[in-house]
Amino acid sequence: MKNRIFVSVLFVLVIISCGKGKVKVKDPILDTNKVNVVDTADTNITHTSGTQFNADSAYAFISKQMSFGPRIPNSTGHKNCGDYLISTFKKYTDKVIVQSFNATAYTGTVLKGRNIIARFDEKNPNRIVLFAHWDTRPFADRTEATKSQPVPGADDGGSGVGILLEIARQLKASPAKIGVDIILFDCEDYGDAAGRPESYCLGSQYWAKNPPIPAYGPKYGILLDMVGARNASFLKEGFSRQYAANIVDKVWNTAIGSGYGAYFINADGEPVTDDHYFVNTLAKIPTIDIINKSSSGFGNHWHTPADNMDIIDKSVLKAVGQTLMNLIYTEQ
Ligand code: AHN
Ligand code: ZN
Repeated sequence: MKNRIFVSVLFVLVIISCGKGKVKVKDPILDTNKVNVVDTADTNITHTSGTQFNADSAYAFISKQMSFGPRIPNSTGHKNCGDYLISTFKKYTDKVIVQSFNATAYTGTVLKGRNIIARFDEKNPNRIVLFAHWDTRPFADRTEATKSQPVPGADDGGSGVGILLEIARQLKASPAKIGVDIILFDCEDYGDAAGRPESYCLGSQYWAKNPPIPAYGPKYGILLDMVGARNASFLKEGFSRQYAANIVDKVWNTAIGSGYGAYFINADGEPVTDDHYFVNTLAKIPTIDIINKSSSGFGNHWHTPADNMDIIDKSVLKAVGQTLMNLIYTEQ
């Protein structure tokens, strides 16, 4: 009996001590490789170890993108943010590919685009690929009153990129067994809301038709689109189920098993013509989309001026980022 009590007390002590890995530090440093953090602001920073996704860091990567202003193709903010994304990736891997292209938008405007690619363990034939789009929509045309204003794009564009920059930082610190590519598509959101869905996703269509990596054959792909807003719901999107049903199940099972069932809902969602549609149909890589869309749509902030930092929730970033980390570091 005494022994049992001793074992129980020991067990409780071990559990308590496991929670003590986190140390709160005030640190104004912008993006260093040594510190787990990247914030310009005077924030409370949580240092964690191992393969723990750092949502503070992902959040800071979103703020940093927002600091350039809207990332509308052909604008200065777009150019500067693209340069920042390239130089940030170069800190985490020496294999960065920039695919520059021109794409004609439905308006007739020729957009100067760049798809930005970071490769980890590029010689490893066993690999996966992660995608997001880094441009933002030029018009907040969800409502008539705001259609001449730009979309700030904290969630729509910024959130997926923020999570993937944090994953890049983690991959440098703790290399994975599998190879990982991160591809940031440009010119996703310059499409015609009342027109053809192919008027969107110009960067991914260009990439799929002009493969920058010869004989490219990752096992599967995961697209992140609008993965940072409070109360997000990730349903099993239609084209993901059609083209990569087993990957959908694997990702949702991982998320729910990791405790993120509040966001990853085990229910079918409508198809969305997003970048993964072209990765599936043109590049033929089975690819899913993690996208915040419920029966009531993409959320009230979507394609409005309210898509700013106020709607970003670190718990949502953590749910998506940690799910990806759990996949990446268990994938053989
Ligand atoms: C369409 O509305 C055709 N596609 C939505 C894809 C999208 C827009 N993702 C972000 N913004
Ligand atoms: Zn959009």
